[in-house]
Amino acid sequence: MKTRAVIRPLAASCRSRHGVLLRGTGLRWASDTWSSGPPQEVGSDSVHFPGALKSRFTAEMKFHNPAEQNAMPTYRIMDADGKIVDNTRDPQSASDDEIVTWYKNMLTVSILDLIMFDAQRQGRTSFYMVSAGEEGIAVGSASALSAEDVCFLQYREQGVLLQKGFTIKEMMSQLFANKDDNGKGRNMPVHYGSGRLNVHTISSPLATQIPQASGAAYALKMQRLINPNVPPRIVACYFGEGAASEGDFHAALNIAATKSCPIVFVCRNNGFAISTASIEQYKGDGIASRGMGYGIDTIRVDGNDIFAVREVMLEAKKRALEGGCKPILVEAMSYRVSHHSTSDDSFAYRAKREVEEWKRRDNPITRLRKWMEKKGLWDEDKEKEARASIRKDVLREFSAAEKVKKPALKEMFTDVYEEITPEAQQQIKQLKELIEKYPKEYDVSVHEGGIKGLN
Ligand SMILES: Cc1ncc(C[n+]2csc(CCOP(=O)(O)OP(=O)(O)O)c2C)c(N)n1
Ligand SMILES: [Mg+2]
Repeated sequence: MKTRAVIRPLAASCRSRHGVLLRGTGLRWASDTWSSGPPQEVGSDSVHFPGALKSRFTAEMKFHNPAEQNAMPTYRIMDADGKIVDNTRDPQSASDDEIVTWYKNMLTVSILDLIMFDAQRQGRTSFYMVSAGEEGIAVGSASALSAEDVCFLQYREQGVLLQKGFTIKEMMSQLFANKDDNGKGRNMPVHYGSGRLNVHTISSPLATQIPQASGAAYALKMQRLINPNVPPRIVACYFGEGAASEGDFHAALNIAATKSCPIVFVCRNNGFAISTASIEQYKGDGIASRGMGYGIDTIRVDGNDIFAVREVMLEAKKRALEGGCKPILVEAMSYRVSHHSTSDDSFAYRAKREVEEWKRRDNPITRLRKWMEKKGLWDEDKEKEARASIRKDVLREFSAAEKVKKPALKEMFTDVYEEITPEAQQQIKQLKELIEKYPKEYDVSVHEGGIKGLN
């Protein structure tokens, strides 16, 4: 064995017996000795600085310019005509029936979107967000998840919910904030959540779900360390490229990497954060390049290719659970065909022609349809039948949910603390007095139990 000159750190006062990194020193307590990673070999051409273990010395002064690097390639299996680009690799990991189900789920998202967008315009709901162009990312990635896998969503992932088993009735109950809503009508529309399906409730402040997701993934890892009989599962965390500009994104990726959490980050890069085009959002190579910076296995995938998204997600999940677990970053490329939300008019900041071009040129739904038609799985009659039946289901649930009462007024005060506090009791009393004093101002008949719902 070679003799090694070991560099020892000076900061003895930083010692800890908890086996954790201390104050950013890169120093680790191990068996009563300090170690800053592999020791320095005499005469080596690289030095093992605690902060960069594999860096070689060089006499060439070179500033590394990211513009000189090739952009990370985009993985795809199926082209815009629904043709498999490498015909030795027909997607094998699903049955024809499953593929048809994905297609129908994508169609459902798009039909739901059309109906709910119009419903908002008619004043029947306050708000809605459309997923047009991103159905393949949501449905394809969720097709690789199990019911137990835990999801954190941003808001444009209705396809994940449907693929996981969220019903149209549950969606409508949330959108109309009625008493059947899992969230008891407390959130604005599209903020779905489901304990049954392990989908955390969507929250509006951008990127807050990302560190929460890393924390949840760490908890899943701990859970299995304590009880190895618990089946392995991952967290799938979705967000847009705009949300990746938030500090939360960076903190979440770093903690997931350093704590080796079983999480797959799925970034939907749809080219816009409301009116800010991605070209104005960042200078680097998309979001994928950031994964590399955090030491995370990363892949960029064509989000219009549902097969590629699914395969990537299956592999990502496998890798996330291997060995001591690790995070994975998937950047799924797409184009936000719709306006940002019902509160936005995107033609104020982008050309209608550009949008029409994308709609015509490439779309995850028509791409899969073309593939299914080539395989003899689908035709015009089946398309008409499926569209008519989905539309009927959506409209039935729509009118049913619209008629269901809103939650009882008291639900405004429940679930904050285990019991309603004396202060909140006081507020309930005051609210009751106010409603009774101004009955014309407060029509509480739409709420379950009317005024009695406060008791
Ligand atoms: C902290 C915070 N800042 C700003 C907003 C307003 N906002 C809502 S969505 C959005 C754009 C997000 O873009 P992206 O993450 O790319 O998702 P996309 O809408 O494209 O799906 C912004 C700025 C917010 N909700 N939260
Ligand atoms: Mg975006």
